[in-house]
Amino acid sequence: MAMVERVFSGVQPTGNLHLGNYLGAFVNFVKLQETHNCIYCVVDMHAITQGVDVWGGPAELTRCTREVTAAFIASGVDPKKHIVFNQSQVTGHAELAWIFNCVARMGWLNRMTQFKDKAGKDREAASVGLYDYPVLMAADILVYRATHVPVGEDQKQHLELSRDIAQKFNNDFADSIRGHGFNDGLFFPLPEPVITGPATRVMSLRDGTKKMSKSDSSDNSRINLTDDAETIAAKIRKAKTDPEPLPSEEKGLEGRPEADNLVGIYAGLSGLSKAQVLAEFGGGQFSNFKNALVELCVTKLAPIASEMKRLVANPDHVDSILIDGAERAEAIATETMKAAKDIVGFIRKR
Ligand code: AQP
Repeated sequence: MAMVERVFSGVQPTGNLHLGNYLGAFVNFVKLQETHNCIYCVVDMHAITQGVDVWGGPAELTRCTREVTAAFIASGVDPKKHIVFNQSQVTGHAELAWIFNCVARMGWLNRMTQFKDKAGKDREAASVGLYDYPVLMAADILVYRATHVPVGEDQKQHLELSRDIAQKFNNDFADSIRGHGFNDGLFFPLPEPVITGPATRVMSLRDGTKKMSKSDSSDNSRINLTDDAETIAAKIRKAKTDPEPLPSEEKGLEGRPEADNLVGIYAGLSGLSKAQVLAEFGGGQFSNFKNALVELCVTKLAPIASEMKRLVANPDHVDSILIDGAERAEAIATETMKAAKDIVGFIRKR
């Protein structure tokens, strides 16, 4: 089993997909298809780690799983050349997560800031699954022995944990790994995060110090991928700014999180750098810049919204894409799990 460069990333089917998911993840998913074999996964097992009141119950989970699949495809992911599927169809994710539970250390998980944020003050009431989320994420990536993981900035810490788990597995089982023909002693690669572009952390439109998030109670804090042109325009016009005109150079964005965020969004959507955006709009009033941003957002997002609508109206078609993708994903995961079980010393059916 040779090590090939492979991309894996997952998105949870929870709540409203937004511009942060698009710029932080989907744009890079599409780019990486040109150079890598890619696996894009709707991580439905991660979605149920918070209370059912948060993820909305079975019907909502099914609806959101189809919606995220539709968003992948509408953004330009090609499910024929690459693999698109939902996590729960491939049992290797859960199996490898168990082995990794026995490799990862409590101290490592106790440092995860996303758990602290999501669990809030009442940690005793959080599910074991929410605590263990980063271990399952490591298994998602490594069951495909993926080498590159396109994510937003917020997932960096989880990616570091995946690398730590891969490294400890390779160390703990070094002799067995070599004994099973992996002469370099590396069974799992150390996956690299791919965090690129001017909008790796898109912030809330209401508060430039807070991440744009699916779970923010204010719908005005985010641009949803399903918002229509009027809604997008209203949200951008209402977006918080400061009284100063836009600076002409990037340095002038320091200490101005809302201005920095809007310039980053423009840059991410247009493919320009922040410096190029400021060269065009610097010195001008926010109102002119906001008008241009509305036009750009609507031009980019309207075709995605209408394609998503078309796809979700045909659930059988979306499900057939996920089933086909799962079969191809399973073939890869099965090979990894056979070797991983042999390395650990589990007896298995031949
Ligand atoms: N604001 C963001 N800016 C850039 N990238 C972002 N991502 C999420 N928010 C931003 C990236 O989108 C991908 C999918 O995220 P996810 O759905 O798996 O999980 P999440 O990070 O929990 O999404 P949210 O919106 O932040 O949900 P809540 O409200 O539950 O906290 C990931 O690559 C992520 O980095």
